[in-house]
Amino acid sequence: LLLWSKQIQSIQEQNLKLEGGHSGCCQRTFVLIQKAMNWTDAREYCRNHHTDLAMMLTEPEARDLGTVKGPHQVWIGMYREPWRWSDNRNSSFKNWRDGQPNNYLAVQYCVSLYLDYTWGDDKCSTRLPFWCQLGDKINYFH
Ligand SMILES: [Ca+2]
Repeated sequence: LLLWSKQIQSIQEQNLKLEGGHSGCCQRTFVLIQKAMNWTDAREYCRNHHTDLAMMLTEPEARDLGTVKGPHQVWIGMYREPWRWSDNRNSSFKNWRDGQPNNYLAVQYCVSLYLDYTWGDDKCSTRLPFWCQLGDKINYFH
């Protein structure tokens, strides 16, 4: 059973918060940062101000983020190789656009989310707005 609830909590000048949780996990808040940065800087921003780049573990989460009428294309917390979430978490859920990932010109190692909630691989140095998430921090032992 997938437990999902969302509520647009507040729309500020730069942030839009979407409350979400997924089965077996804690409450998470997704925050849209409407400021263009490359993927690495976006991740650092999210880690400094929130928890990490947004990590969508289920299809409903991806869909809900995608339906927010935000920028056309935003960074999310997935990269490779192999494909994994920003905090190293693995996830069987992927939501690629048709023809993606294509690693165009062999430089596309980071993942962006489009308005239709599908994903594409893109060059990490591209500057895009991005989704952060707050909460659901897990500890890894390497
Ligand atoms: Ca691509």
